Amino acid sequence: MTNKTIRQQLAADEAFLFSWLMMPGGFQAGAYAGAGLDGVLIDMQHGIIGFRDMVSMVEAINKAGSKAIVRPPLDDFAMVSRALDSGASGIVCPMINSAGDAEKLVSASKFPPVGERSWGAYLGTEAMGLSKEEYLGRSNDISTIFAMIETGRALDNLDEICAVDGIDGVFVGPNDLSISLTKGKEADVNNRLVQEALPLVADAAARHGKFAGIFVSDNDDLGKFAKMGFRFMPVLSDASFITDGVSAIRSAIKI
Ligand code: 3PY
Ligand code: MG
Repeated sequence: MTNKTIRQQLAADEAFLFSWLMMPGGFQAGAYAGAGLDGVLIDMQHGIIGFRDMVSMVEAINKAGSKAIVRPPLDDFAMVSRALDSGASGIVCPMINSAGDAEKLVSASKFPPVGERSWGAYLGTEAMGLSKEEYLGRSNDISTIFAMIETGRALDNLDEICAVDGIDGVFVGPNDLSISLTKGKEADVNNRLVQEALPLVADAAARHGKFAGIFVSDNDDLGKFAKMGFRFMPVLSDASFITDGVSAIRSAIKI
């Protein structure tokens, strides 16, 4: 773990690796936060995590000295502001398909003059040990905002999305990208169309001075994605940590 912000770590071209939580609970979020990765993502889109769960998880992650990242539910830009208000340092927002979607995301996540985020970071100021003025002055830099690229339409609009001021990075959702590109036939990161698209996303991000991230479902892919230019990546989810951990423990027990 490091005291650098997500942005500082990525700007130094270091990988930012995090766990991906779909199950609620401050207790488990705090345990993941203390486990040595760079951050913890709270998945409100496909996980079973509600607003109050998210707030207590963000609090536990911050208390452990780590970085909380929130994926809000689909089309829920209000939840983007609420997550940042609660003390989240990063947002990974699903299905950003156009510059217009990206502008809505920035509007909810950055204070003027970049966006139109409204004041209410009472928990965020406390979690980050900042005064109201300090938080207001620094939040646009601290909060690192990723637009998820996960449809053919987003690929068509990639340059326009990357060009939106206030979008700090793009983050590939390979399952949905595969579903979109194969017209519903496959959800597979190894699909040829997805594999061809990945370097295009990383290159577009680099061209626009933005960060590149990608969802990872097989840790063996981390090195390959890093070579393409992706730096912001999860290393599997709570469900797989539990399954893998329990089965490793079971096979080590010789009775
Ligand atoms: C995707 O692969 O589409 C994701 O959103 C990862 O959760
Ligand atoms: Mg997705």
